[in-house]
Amino acid sequence: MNELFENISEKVAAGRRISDAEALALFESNDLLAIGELAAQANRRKNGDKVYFNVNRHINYTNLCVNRCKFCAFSREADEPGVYTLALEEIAAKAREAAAAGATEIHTVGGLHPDLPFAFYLQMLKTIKQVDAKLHIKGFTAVEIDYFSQLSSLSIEDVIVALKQAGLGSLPGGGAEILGQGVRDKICPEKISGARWLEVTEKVHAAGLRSNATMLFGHLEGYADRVEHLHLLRELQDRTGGFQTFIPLAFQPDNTRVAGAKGVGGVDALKTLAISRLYLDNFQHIKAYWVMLGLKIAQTSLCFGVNDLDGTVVEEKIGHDAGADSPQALGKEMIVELIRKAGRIPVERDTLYNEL
Ligand code: V47
Ligand code: SF4
Repeated sequence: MNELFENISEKVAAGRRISDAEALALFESNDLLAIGELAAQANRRKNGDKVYFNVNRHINYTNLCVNRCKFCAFSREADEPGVYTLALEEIAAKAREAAAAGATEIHTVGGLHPDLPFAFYLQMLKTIKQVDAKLHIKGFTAVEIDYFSQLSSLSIEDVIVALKQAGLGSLPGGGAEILGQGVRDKICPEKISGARWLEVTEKVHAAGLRSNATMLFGHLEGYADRVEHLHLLRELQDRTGGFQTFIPLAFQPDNTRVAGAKGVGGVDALKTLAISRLYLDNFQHIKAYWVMLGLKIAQTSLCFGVNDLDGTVVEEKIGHDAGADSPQALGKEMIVELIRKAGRIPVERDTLYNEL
């Protein structure tokens, strides 16, 4: 074993932190199996053999968006074919279907609609809660929270209070993309800055809501950008402890406007998941989002430090509009089988990781 791996192995065994330089050296290494074994050890220490999943449903209420990020194949202009906005009754019908299928979570995000008032989003939360008060709503990212603040002229703090009162339970991890501004200016120039994403997220955590963090990888960013992104998340997590899960999202290139980006291979996906586990020592969970990774890599990643496979999803648009070739939905039995066949223990959880 070379010195890099020896040092990291000692750190993992002692529960010590790896440095930015070590994370970068791991990204530059081609020894995927050695990286994976270290990450698997780190995960075993934290989570044993358990692999979590949940029964959930995504609801994307609108794809009309004023931002038009270059990596996004989901969003539309007002006059473009395929543009849609769901009525509250349609949202209620989807929530009813989800509740009847045993879902414990509604994951709801959407475009930044130019005309809908803040009151619409509050009513949407209340509508879902009226369908079934037990449904946990994981909704809106820091990007939407910032937009609602502009729409309503309320402070970020007041927006969060209003959303909480209307039924919001936690936030998903989207909108983080790559937090470093150089890359952000190229792939999503209209989106809030990385610094603002972190600032809003800190306020979300201060208000007592948990959230996730993502990283969109495999487009224009280099390894140093990924390490900087992980660094900023680890630092914020040291301050708030409010993140539940880290989710690296493999870029899907179809129908997008990121010049030259070809998508993510299996080696890069597994390496990125494993290094995330090793670097983010203050995150309990690393999630393989099977929609973007495909089922085979998502299952294989369970040997590379991953301990969460997301959920049943049911109706996915963001990845599939960009060419993801995974299924639209997974049955609970299928997720359980993927986990069992990797020799691990499937555990159904709710959004806040209570075991069901
Ligand atoms: O922020 C957009 C990404 C995110 C593409 O918190 C793309 O549990 C790949 O955040 N290729 C939204 N990714 C999805 C998201 C998420 C998903 C599942 C679980 C959780 C969670 C969060 O999707 C966006 C953006 O980073 N995205 N376009 C694309 N072409
Ligand atoms: Fe809009 Fe989100 Fe797509 Fe960006 S990623 S264009 S903010 S829907």
